[in-house]
Amino acid sequence: MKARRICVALTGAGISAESGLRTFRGPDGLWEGHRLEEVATPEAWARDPETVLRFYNWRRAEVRAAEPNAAHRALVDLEARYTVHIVTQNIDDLHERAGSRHVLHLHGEILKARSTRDPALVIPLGGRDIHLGDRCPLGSQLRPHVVWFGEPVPAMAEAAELAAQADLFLVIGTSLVVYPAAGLVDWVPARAAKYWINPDIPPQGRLPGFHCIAGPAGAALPELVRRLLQD
Ligand code: BV8
Repeated sequence: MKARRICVALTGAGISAESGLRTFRGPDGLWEGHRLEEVATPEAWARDPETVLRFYNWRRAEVRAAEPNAAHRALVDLEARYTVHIVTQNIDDLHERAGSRHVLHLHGEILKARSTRDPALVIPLGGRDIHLGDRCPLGSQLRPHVVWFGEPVPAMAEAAELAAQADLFLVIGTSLVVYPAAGLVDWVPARAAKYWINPDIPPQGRLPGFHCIAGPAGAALPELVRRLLQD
């Protein structure tokens, strides 16, 4: 029995754009006049935890109101022929709600909270939000289970191991400006088939060996998956 081929998909905010969730660096990358990066930092948390909690409660409401789109669903369809590992920079749960079973969140998950005393103590929020005074079982303030700028990315080693095994590597809806996540492309073996889907593809030199498909993921990805399933 031939081993199933492995597909690794690196996704960013762009794959959730057509679900109505804003991207970081597009024209909609602002919240109450703040750039999103200004609020997603330990410094903002130390300075004004209430504003940071309000920011994530607001984004969590948007995530709960959003639905997976055709791009998320296309990655599930691909599981007919590939073992598909999603490595996402996104903190929403749209890949899981679309039905993807192997999802690695490099930057955390907005629907979970974690202890500020023990980062291993992660608590699913269910339908709740996080407010000042909400405490973990150890008595410390709860924070979003999210990797802020300047914080390490613990899942990076696992993600690199997956990328190194890819027969098919997809980069979908990311500006590739955030490291170490963007560096994942360096772990992909030369033999892998590589595709990059984004409405605005910078000069191809940035990702040698990638087929670049300029377009919205909601249209371009189902079309690519249809072709890949025909091969
Ligand atoms: C770390 C969770 C060290 C929070 C996020 C200077 C140079 C280089 C690097 C640095 C630097 N200064 C600092 C750094 C490091 C920094 C970094 O990379 N900064 C960038 C901004 C320069 N990285 C870090 O801080 C990381 N940690 O380095 O730690 C360390 C090590 C050991 C010990 C201590 C410390 C941590 C980074 C994680 C930050 N957290 N998210 C939250 O979400 O609230 S990152 C954030 O950006 C989101 O996760 C987001 O996913 C991610 C990446 O952005 P994109 O997903 O690419 O989104 P973007 O808006 O940029 O692009 C969207 C794309 O979609 C666009 O291309 C657009 O055209 C496209 N699009 C739009 N519509 C569609 C579409 N595509 C398809 N279809 C559509 N319809």
